[in-house]
Amino acid sequence: MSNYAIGDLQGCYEELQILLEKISFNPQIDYLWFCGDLVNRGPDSLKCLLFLRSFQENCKIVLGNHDLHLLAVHEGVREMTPSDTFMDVLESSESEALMSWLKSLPFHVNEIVETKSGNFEFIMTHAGIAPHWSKEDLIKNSDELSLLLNGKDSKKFLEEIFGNYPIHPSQCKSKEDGLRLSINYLTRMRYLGPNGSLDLDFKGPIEEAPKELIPWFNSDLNIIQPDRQVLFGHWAALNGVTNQNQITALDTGCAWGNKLTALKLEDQEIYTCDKLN
Ligand SMILES: [Mn+2]
Repeated sequence: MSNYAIGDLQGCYEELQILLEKISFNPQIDYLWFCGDLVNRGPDSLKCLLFLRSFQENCKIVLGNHDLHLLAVHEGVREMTPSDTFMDVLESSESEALMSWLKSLPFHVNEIVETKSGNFEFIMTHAGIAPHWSKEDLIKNSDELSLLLNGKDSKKFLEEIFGNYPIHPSQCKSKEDGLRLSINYLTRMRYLGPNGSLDLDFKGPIEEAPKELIPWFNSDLNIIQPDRQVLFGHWAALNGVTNQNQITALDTGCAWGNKLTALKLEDQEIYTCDKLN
């Protein structure tokens, strides 16, 4: 049995099939972890969702910002943009069922895996983990979001979670502010500014970042403990490099012309498939 953590899929169905051949994926015994952003930008969002749902027992998947955007467009609370490529999902006869399934996916996964160097705990989210959050904080916030997303007021929830503010817990004036901040930590974070405040404006490379901004994974993270590894996607420009032993970036920008990456958790071996033409 092996566990493979796979980067942002974003509709790259053909590349996923090639990658699964490369790792000799065996649905009888292997598990696939997906760090979110299953859809959008790439060509085959619908095929990706149908494929993953068809063997969901083998998959551990977290939601990303593009998945939430799709849910919001489907609910009619957000507009499609010209660069969105998930019309195939919206037009599918399966769309209602697929949206229900998407909503049921969590914002974090955490599991103990028996690796070559002993038991390790792996924690995966789409973008990252708030610097002040413990594991208990992560679980509490993530589970609260999932409950609301799957509740009877899920449309209202989707109306409230988009936006760049607040950028720090001290600025939260309402429950909705807190939910929006949690969602942004989990699905959109890249850089943190002074006092650990979120900066969702700057998206450029680290070497060009204003000096008051640091990548979230370079801050002093409460979540980091011995025998624990954090996995995330979302940030294709990192190309898999964080220079942090216990924090691994999985998104290598397949939808942007680069490649799809799978990390075998047991031995940290990396497998890739280049973007097809
Ligand atoms: Mn993303």
